Amino acid sequence: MKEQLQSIHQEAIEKIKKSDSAKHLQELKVAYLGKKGSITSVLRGMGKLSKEERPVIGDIANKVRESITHTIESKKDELDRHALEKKLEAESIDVTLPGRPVETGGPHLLTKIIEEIENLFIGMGYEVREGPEVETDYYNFEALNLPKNHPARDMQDTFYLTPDLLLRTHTSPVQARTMHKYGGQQPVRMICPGIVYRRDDDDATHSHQFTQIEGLYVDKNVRMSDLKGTLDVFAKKMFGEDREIRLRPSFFPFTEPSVEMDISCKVCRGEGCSVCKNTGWIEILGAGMVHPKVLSMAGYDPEIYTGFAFGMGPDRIAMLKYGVNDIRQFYMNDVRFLQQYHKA
Ligand code: FA5
Repeated sequence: MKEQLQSIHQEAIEKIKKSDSAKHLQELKVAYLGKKGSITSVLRGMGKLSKEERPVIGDIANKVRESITHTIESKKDELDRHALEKKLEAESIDVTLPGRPVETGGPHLLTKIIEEIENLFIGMGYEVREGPEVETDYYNFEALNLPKNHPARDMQDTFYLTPDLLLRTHTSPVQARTMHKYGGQQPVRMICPGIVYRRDDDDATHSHQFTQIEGLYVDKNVRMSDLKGTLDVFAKKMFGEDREIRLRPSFFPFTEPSVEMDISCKVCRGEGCSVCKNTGWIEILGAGMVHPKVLSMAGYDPEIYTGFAFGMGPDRIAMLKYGVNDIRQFYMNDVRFLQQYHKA
């Protein structure tokens, strides 16, 4: 019996050492140590042994059991460790591989231009205000001295939503709103950037949706020379000392007198091209002294208060500053175009 147990022991240890999976180890465990395993079946013959032999064989059997159990456990540990090593090897990260670049966005060129203009005027003491894009007929037209059926309404072909509601055609309603809010009681110095809409046919310099920035300065003793000086500072800061500007007499129902300011075309440097429609000049803003009627409709006494207002198109300013030859580029969302200006 002793020999039987020793040979089972030797055979078991050899098989365990050669085993290559946890499943196989479990099968060996059952085969040698289980209820129906080889050791148990040998021990069934214990009854035939003498009283003296029994504890000796029992002791050997226990030692064989312990040894097999221990060998199975260490083999299992070894297999587990091996499996973990293999897994780590398969999942290892090569830190020397080049990283994938992270795509970053940036502000739209128009947003940048608007911020630049805002900062310029904030530096001159202006506050920034906003107004609704869906506007009433009153603020878009009537409060600006454009009563119903006034022929000058045609200057800005309008998208109407209802007979009284429209998509604002300019940012001037915000000057009317601001003056009405202050009710003639205090000076105003504000600019208002925003999107405006017109039923214009799209071409290189016209879009049916574009941006404007409105400016308004109302106080006692505001004069035309203040307007000229302000626009001059603006133009020089924005385009550089070498760019030329010109003021042309013009007409707006809400200003008297009115002017339009042009700046020399940067694309062709005055020679004529499709951007400036071969004139060498590009119109960038309209301006003038606030009409007495507009002041009094908002509660300001035109005998005491005077003011100037201007409205410019940042789209055209951006075109000039960066040599963009088609306004539609701003609205086509072509990343190749937009990316060029991320660091501009
Ligand atoms: C006005 O809209 C007046 N509200 C400006 C103003 C304000 C005058 C205060 C006096 C006092 P005008 O229609 O000219 O004016 O437009 C102003 C600017 O918007 C133009 O100089 C031009 O730069 C820009 N603009 C006009 N129409 C378009 C268009 N379809 N696409 C792109 N820019 C345009």
